[in-house]
Amino acid sequence: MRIVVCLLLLISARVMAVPDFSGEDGYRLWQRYDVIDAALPAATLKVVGHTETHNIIRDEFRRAFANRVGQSRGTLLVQKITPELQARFNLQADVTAQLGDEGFILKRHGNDILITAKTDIGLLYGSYHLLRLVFIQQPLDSLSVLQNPKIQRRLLNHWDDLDRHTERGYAGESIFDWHRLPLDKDQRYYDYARANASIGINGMVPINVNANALMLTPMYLQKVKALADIVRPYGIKMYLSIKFSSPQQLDGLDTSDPLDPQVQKWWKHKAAEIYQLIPDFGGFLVKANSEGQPGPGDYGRTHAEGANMLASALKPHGGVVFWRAFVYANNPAKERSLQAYDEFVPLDGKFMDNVILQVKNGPIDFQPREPFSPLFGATPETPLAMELQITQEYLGFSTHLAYLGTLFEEAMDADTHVKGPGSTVAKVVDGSLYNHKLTGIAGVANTGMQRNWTGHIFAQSNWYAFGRLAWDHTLSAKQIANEWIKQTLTVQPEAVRQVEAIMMPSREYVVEYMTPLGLHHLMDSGHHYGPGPWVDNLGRADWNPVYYHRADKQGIGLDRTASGTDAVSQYAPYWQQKFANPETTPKELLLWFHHLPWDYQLENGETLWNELVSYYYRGVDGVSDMQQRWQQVKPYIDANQFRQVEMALSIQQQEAQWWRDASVLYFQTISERPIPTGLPKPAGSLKEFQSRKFPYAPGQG
Ligand code: GCV
Repeated sequence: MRIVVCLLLLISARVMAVPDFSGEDGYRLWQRYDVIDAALPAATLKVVGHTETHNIIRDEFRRAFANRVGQSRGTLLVQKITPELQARFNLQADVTAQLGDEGFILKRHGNDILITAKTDIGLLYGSYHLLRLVFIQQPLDSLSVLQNPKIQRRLLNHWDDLDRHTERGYAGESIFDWHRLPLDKDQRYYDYARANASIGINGMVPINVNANALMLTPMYLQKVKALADIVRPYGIKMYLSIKFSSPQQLDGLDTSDPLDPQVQKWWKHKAAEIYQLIPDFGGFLVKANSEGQPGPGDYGRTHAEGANMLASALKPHGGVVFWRAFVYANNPAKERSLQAYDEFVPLDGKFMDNVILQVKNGPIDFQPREPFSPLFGATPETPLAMELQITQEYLGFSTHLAYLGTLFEEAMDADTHVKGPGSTVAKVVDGSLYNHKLTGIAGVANTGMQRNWTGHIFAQSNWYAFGRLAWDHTLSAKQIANEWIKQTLTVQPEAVRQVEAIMMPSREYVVEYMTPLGLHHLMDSGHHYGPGPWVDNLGRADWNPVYYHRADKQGIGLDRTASGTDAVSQYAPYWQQKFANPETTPKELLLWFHHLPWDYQLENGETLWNELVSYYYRGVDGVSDMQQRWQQVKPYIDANQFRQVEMALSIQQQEAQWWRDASVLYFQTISERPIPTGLPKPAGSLKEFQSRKFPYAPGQG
């Protein structure tokens, strides 16, 4: 008998030990609709119209409320604007006149709520906005909202390859299964479109800017068409990355010279072929003469000549060219941060009016912190789109919790001062600074086939934040975090406060334990995983971390003032003066612009060395703080979501320490100064850190 009992106990102990991964796995993103038990804010839903988009709206309300009908006796009416509606809901003509093609109005009148717009897509955006208001628990009693997006083209750029590898992707294979398309229309495509539409994203580039010419073959264009047909009713347009050498690669032309009439003809035919299949095709995204990609420079032509050739092929169909300004190959003798500006500013005014330059937020490459790119504001005649990176290539992949709303906000709000104070990057991007009609913004996507889409529950917030800021760059990162938390995790007030306290400083922690005080590009080679400040043996000088930190016996940092590379001269006079002097340079960018002695005294009385080291420690402490706060919210978070984040945080803790210890030990060999008193000694040996290899790290280029 005793043996049987023991066995049973053993068995039940084993059963209990099996972890339970059921529950909210993250697939539903911020569209869970069950964080609170909300009801339709009216007794009846009336959607007037029968297009696919109208059906999506009906379906979305059904998903959100099932049969939970609200107390109010009124109607939730979703209908395109008419004079009768205007009169019934007291909408003044000057208000409705402000409605743009994607805009919407939400208006309460008595018991009724109206969602109205000029277009079906406006109705869809209005519906998603109302859902957001309900699920973040905003009162609807005196609802009166009019919104239009501030930026016209709001795109996700996927760096996904045709074989489903995702360059700089950390959430599994690409969601686009080109082999099975066009007939296999996976559920994910619809859910992807829903998620994007809910935050106002209206364009997608499904393949890598390191492009594959095959994409333009008839077989692949059929697949693109299938995707375009799926996403169209959600207001999403298809764009394609193209290979500049396609005429040669696909049809054996002798050249891809943009001034060659045969090449021009080839692109005109190709554009016509695409528009035949996809009448609302958005246009091309081009990475040319950058990191080995072909481009007009191969034929002695300028970027403007290359872009204009494509623009004239697209023009009759209404398409645009997003031409990337991420080029740094031209003159390796010139310091890398200078190169894009030097290349493109002289071309200002030479681009056709359906070309927009796509500029990364900073002058190097999506580092945890960079100053704004000096190109913003420097091309009055040429519209600029901003490219942000949602995927965390340099911010800990998908295992580090780094809320990028704060980074995106910093990038948008940066004041270029080109036309005096208030000349923000956001105003360059939304076209208001120089009166440009063509406006755009792109986010490098972090999606993949992992069940939770982004590899980390909190990485979903970066996708969300990108969309929300692209729609309205005046929203604050905090407000967006709050919205996301309430729709994704919990509405319990104390838990919301704790999660905000995790998210808001989280990107800063990453900056601190990876690249404090303006240091940058210190990651290991190729895969960009983990620290590699010692790397000095790569093919090009400007691929090596030592090129960027320049640590020597005297000090550390890259002198970009007039006595150094003079990158400061590319900024407006206001910033030239500030950046010229370490005392007026923002502390967080100090070593971006200056090479300073190890014993340089900072405003707080600390030496540069001591401050640098303490920042590395602060970052790691920040991760511990996030871990503690996460434990506190456990009762309010779904068990599956909780566990996913808990595990990722433990990886982050380990990796943050690795970054700190490897970096501090390495810089110490150069500074020859002790670890400041009160801080524990770094664990591990520099030699061991330097010997670490990760041949299978995900997302490699
Ligand atoms: C798509 C960085 C990344 C590359 C990326 C490139 C770009 O260099 O490491 O993977 O290539 O930026 O933006 O074109």
